[in-house]
Amino acid sequence: MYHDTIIKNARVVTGSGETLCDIGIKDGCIATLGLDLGPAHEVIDATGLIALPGGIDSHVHIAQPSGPGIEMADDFASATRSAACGGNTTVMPFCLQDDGYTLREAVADYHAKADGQCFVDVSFHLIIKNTDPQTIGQDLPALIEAGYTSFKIFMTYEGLALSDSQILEVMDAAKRHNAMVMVHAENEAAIEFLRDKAEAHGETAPLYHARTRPVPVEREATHRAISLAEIAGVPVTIVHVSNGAALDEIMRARQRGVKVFAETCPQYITLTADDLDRAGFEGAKYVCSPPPRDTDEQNAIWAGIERGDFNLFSSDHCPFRFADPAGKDAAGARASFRNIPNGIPGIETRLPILFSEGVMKGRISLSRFAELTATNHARLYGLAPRKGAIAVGADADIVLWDPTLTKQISQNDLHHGSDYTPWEGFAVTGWPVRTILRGKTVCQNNTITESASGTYLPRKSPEVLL
Ligand code: DUC
Ligand code: ZN
Ligand code: ZN
Repeated sequence: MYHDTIIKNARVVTGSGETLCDIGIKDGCIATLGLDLGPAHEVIDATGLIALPGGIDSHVHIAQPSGPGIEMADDFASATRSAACGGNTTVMPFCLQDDGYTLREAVADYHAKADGQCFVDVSFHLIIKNTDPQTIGQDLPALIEAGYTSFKIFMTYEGLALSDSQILEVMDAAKRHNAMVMVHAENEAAIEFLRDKAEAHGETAPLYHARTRPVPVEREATHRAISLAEIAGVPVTIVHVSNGAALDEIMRARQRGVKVFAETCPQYITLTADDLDRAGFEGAKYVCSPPPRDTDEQNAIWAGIERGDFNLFSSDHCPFRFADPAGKDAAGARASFRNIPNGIPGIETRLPILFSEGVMKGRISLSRFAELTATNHARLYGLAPRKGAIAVGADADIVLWDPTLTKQISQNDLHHGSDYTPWEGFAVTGWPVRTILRGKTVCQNNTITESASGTYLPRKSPEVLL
C-alpha cells in the first residue's frame, strides 16, 4: 500500500503496551502498524519521540452561559486551538439547557457556536436541568438516538441541582435508552448552610469557597448518587473526584457489584486549598468545584490513580478571565466568594501535567497514561474503536511527545482565552510536540498548522452499558 504518511522510529503506545514500529496512515486512518512500510507522500521521523493516542478530554465547558454579566473565556475556536496544542484530538463539551429553551434548542445552539470553528474533533454531552415530560419523554430519547449518548446532572447549584426523585427519573431514562449518566456530586443544602454561616461571620474571601465545600459534602453526595444509580439499576460516572473519602465510596460500591466509573482532574493532584488563600484576590484564580483539598487528599487521589481505581483523567476546563468583570472579578466577587465564577482553565495543561507527574515520576506506565487520557474516554462514551487508541482501522489521531523537553508552564505559551493559568511556573518534563488529527498535523511545536478542520462526532451508546 502507498501510504499518505508514515511515522517512523517512534516508541508507539498501543492497547497492548509499547512497541517500536512504524505507523502507516491512509485516508485519515491508521492503515498499518509494522516495519518497512515502503514509500509514502510524507515521512515523519519520530526518533526519540513517543507516539500516544491523541488525547480525548471528555470533560470541558466551552461557551456555556454562566450567569448575568459573566462570560466564559473561550469560544470553540480558542478552546480547541488550546486543546490541540496540549496534545488533544477530541474534546467533549456540554450542551447546557438554559431556562426557557428545550434540550433540542440547546443542542442546536451549541452546534451553531461550534460548527466550522474547531481545530480538533468535538462531541457533545448534555446537561439536564429540567425534568419536564417533554425533556425526559421526548427530547432526551431522540437526542440519545441521534448520538448524544451521555449527560451530566448536578446535585449542587441553585437552579441546576436536581432532587433525588428527579435524579431517579433521569437515571431511569438513561437505563431505558442506554445513555451514560455523569454526576457532579456535592450536597447543595450542606453548602448553603455552611456558606450562609461563613458569610454571617464575615468569612467572604476566596478561601471560604473551599471551606464551605468540605470533603463530607462531596462524600455524602457521592454515596447518594451511587445509591440512586444502584436503585435505578444503571451504571454511573462520578466526575471530578477530589478526595479519598469519595473514592472510598466508589470502591465500596464496586465491591457490591455496582458499575461506577470515576474521573479525576489535574487540580486534585497538584493544587490545594492554600492556593485559594493566596494574597489579595489571587485566590479567585483557583476557585472551582469541588475545590482543591490538601496534600493528604492529593496523595489519596494519586494512590487511586496508581492502583487503577480511576477510569478517566479530564481537565474540567471551565475558563474565566481573572482581571475582568465578566470573569473572576465579577460584580460582588470581592465581597463574597459566592459571586466568583466557578471553574479554572486547563485544557492545554492536563496532559503535560499527568505525563510529567505520572509517567516521568514513575507513578504510572505509558499504557496507563493512554487509558486515562484517551482510550477509556472513547470506551465509556461510545467513541471506540474509532477513537482513543493507536490501532489499525482507528482514526489517525496521534500525538508525538518529546519526553526530554522540560519547561515551566506559562500563560505566555498557552492558547486558551483565559488571561492566566493556575499552573504558572509549574515545571514539567515532556511535552506534546506534534498533534496529528485524522492524519493531518494540526499543531507542531506549539503552533497551529491547519485551518479549523475538526468535525462533530455523533456517538453510539457506550459498550459498557450494553
Ligand atoms: N462543575 C464542573 O464540572 N465544572 C465547572 C463547575 C462545576 O461545578
Ligand atoms: Zn461539575
Ligand atoms: Zn465540569
